Amino acid sequence: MLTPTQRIWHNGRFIPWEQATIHVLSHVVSYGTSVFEGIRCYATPAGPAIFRLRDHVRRLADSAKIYRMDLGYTREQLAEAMQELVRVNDMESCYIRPIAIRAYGDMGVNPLNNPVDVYLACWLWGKYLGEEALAGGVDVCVSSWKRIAPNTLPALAKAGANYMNSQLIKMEAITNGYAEGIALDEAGYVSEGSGENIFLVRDGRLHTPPLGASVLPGVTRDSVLRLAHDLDIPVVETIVPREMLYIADEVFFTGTAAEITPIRSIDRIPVGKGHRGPITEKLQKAFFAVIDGAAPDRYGWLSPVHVRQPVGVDK
Ligand code: PPE
Repeated sequence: MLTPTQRIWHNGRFIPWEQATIHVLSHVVSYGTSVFEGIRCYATPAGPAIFRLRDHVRRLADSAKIYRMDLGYTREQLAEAMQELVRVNDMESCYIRPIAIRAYGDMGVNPLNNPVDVYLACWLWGKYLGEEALAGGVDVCVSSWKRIAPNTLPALAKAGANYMNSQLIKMEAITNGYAEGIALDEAGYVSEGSGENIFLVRDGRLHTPPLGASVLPGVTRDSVLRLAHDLDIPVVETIVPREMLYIADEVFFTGTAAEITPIRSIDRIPVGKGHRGPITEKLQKAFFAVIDGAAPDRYGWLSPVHVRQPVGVDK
């Protein structure tokens, strides 16, 4: 269960964790009106550093724009507040959850009269799909639930309401003894997990569904695409038929919470040799070297929280 930290940032000031409560008739409760992010802050030799802060803040701003929400803070202000949040709570590493909600005011579907409240919280979050998952891999299924269809709920926005679909996928998987479910898109092609993007390897080439396949534009997905490019692993963003999952040499999930998690079976069919494959391992090594601070941060992915410098998000 969630262990509280000390303070949560609310509309520009820090309040005690216990006081970060809302009214039951807040618009978000009935209608799911929220946009949010999930960001990791890692312990590095240079102290705690937030991974790809400007990219997460940008996606938050994009999600808010799609839903006509005025966040009321610049991207630079939000990025600085998140660094302050980690300092105030004295965290070495943590998971950060910025969330903007349509709050209390009016009732009815129309959200436009309700104020937008912004909260930034953080807590300790361990391995998303279990301790063993990163090395051993997870057993997953293809979900009977489809991912949200284009032009229904926008998949590029990270909105609270999207996660009702994710919950159906996740509950079905867990109930049937799997760690996670893979959803297909409206056309029947592979989309993503309930909270992760997906990659597969076939004949040494990396495949991942394109943004048009109802996927969240994952920051970890983007990181893996860049690392693969640097490691000379060929990559294609292309539609993926379901059966390609069964004949792939390697399959893995990516996400802030899941990081890079190998998949060892899908619908009880072993993936490749049934354990983590060499390309997955190579990408994990390259990824963890950056976030551990063992390799140079050549892309500027880490924002150390004890160094006061502009994150450069508003450029
Ligand atoms: N798809 C979905 C649907 C998704 O929720 C996530 C993140 C991703 C892909 C990967 O995106 P990124 O984190 O930018 O690489 N899921 C977040 C929420 C997890 C949760 O249970 O809450 C996360 O990983 O933080």
